[in-house]
Amino acid sequence: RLVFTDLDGSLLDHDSYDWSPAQPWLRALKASGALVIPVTSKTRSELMALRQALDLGDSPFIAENGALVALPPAWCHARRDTSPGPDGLVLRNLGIDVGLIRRRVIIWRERLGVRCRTMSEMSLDEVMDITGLGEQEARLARLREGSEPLIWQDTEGCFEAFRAGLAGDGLRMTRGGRFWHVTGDTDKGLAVDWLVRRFRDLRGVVPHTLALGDGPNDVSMLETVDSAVVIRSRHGLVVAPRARQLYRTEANGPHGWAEGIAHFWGVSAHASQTPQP
Ligand code: 2M8
Ligand code: MG
Ligand code: MG
Repeated sequence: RLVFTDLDGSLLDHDSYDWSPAQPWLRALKASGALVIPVTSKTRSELMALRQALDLGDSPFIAENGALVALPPAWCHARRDTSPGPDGLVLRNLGIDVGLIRRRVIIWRERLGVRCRTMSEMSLDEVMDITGLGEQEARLARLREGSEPLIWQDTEGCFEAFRAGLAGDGLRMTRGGRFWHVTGDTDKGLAVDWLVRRFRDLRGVVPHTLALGDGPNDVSMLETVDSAVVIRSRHGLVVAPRARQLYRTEANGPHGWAEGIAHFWGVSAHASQTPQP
């Protein structure tokens, strides 16, 4: 079983980034052999740190809204992949290099005369202010490879022209909890599909897939899995995925995460390891 999960606002609290309410389930899932795979707006560098803190073992992850897939050795293909980098992971970029994204954002901003501020233009202090992240975490958030977060500072009317300009360049915009994210022609759903296909090719079995998310950038992922959990969002983001099996939680963030897992897998074959709700 594969569990694909958004982080901010889902497994992690939107403000405190705490996940302790979900901790008993993380442990139970690990003990049952299910893999928890982060699928997030965060960068590879943020994920390397979080993967360890969350004790996810040697799981793959999807960073920067589907732009990057990171594969540990067990998920690599001898012929199709390059050799792993110094962090032991093979990185596949399903989108476009961030340098090109930044250049096109600046070109469209000037051409249309609109106002927005990209993360690469923000100081470290500004990033810390907007996100509430500590200094070290904010540093890691700025190490982008395949997507650029930005804050829109203009009217909704000009926004559509900006989005259309970028779309003409093959770039997409998707909404996270605080930022808009500009990526290449990819999204969380495409990256999850890619990883599920890789699992099937390597193991010869079709996994059962579950995904959890709270925002518009999670819809594509929620629509591609067997069971989907929409986590209640304090920001009232409307998420209406056409998923096969859908559960909407009552609770926010990591409490909602635990509620969603319990909904689908509460009565599991591993009752002895299943925490009480
Ligand atoms: C950004 O991502 C979140 C995801 O919902 C957002 O748009 O609000 C990214 O910059 C990410 O790298 C960072 O960790 C996060 C912190 O809130 O913000
Ligand atoms: Mg989220
Ligand atoms: Mg996210």
